[in-house]
Amino acid sequence: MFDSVLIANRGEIALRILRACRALGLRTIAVYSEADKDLRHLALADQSLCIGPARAAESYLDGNAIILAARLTGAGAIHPGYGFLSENAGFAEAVERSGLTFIGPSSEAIRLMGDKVSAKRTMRAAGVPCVPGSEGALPDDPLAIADIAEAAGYPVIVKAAGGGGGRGMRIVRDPTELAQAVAVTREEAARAFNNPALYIEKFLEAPRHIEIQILTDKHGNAVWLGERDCSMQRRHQKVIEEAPAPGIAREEIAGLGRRCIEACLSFGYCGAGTFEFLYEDGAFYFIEMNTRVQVEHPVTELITGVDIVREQINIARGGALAITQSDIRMHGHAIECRINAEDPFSFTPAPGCVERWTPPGGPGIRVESHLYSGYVVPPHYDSLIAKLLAHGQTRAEAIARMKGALEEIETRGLTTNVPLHVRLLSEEGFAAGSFDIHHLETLIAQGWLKQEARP
Ligand code: MV4
Repeated sequence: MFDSVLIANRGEIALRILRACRALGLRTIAVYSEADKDLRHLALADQSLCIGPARAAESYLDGNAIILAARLTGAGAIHPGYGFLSENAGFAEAVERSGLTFIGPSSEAIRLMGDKVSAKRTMRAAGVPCVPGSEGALPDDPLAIADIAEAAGYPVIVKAAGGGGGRGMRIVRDPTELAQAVAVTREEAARAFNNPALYIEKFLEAPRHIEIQILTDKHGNAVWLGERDCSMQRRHQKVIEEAPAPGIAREEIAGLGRRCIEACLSFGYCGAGTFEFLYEDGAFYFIEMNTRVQVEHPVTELITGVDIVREQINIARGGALAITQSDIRMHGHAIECRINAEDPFSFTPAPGCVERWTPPGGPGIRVESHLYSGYVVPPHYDSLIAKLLAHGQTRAEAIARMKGALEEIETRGLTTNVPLHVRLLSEEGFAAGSFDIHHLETLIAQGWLKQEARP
């Protein structure tokens, strides 16, 4: 059982992992790039080590450098956070082979879920509802492909088995365009993912993105922690997440949660994980499974009181889940606004110095951020600077508290998307809780931002 953790990430999630380690009494080792020597968690870690230049490919994505750093510092485990190497099965395998603990599922499980064709096959076999489409990867025969698309029903979407998160997919509305779409997507997939395998699904026109958080340990215990609605997004970047999902019956979620857990037990999944679903006309369709801790995990922490990162580490240490499904109660409503250092109208990154940082507070407010006054946001990485969360007994109360917090937050010197969040919280569709994955992009296309948001 390990008693020290190397944190292979940066920013707010590195700080979040450090806090969880400290609460468990574990020694922490921070690794950082040359652009990140002023990161908040470095000052709090027991030890820190520079692993390379600013370019992520030469630092946070350099698995060998990270494993070497773990060896040099005597770390017993590596927590990958989200992004970077968190879902890289090759890295997880190298960590396992080095005799270290990868804080996450087995490399085998990561590989199984990383290939979306094998992920879907696994889920379908376990009774998780999936989008209708091809059974497995597409054959080469164009006529056979045409039959599969016909059976799924147009419009269809061609997806790369190695893709995910919006990469490597193409919508096909007319049978005459199918062969070309398959050829182009296959070409891209071979290049981008080193895997030309494709699959076809019926294209759902206006679904919501609902995901289920699960935790499973090495002793066969498994719980589901409710859902999150992540439909408020732009170009596959989530902007606001919330739980519970407005307007979905509790029994529906409970049934789905139980299926997710059965699926986990069926293929020996161990750790924290998220099942992503599309939800349309009252039905759920599995699309992908995330095998990491997610940016939006605190939304679930607020409504369940479960410390997901602590559980994740405890599970990796071989500990048993401290909670059973009957212990879990969902309390109230939680919303997360992702605060980015970016232009709120053009969405272009706007790194720079935050001359003064004053986080908001008060009942039901939680801030996850690595910022401090004088910190310089480097231009090399994701522009997320803070996650602002509001919890309330009702959705209306959570929204009211979030509005107050957005008024309070001070990021002097930085350009942020706070004005976008202020606008969105009062937007008709959001306020009514009726929005799908296209809502924000449709608003933007209609000139909603320019009309009213500019000062
Ligand atoms: C879909 C879909 C509609 N129908 N699959 C995009 C990201 C990747 N995780 C899957 N994605 C989609 N798959 C079928 N069969 C629409 C999307 C999609 C989407 C999904 C979730 C959140 C935002 C999205 C934005 C555009 C498209």
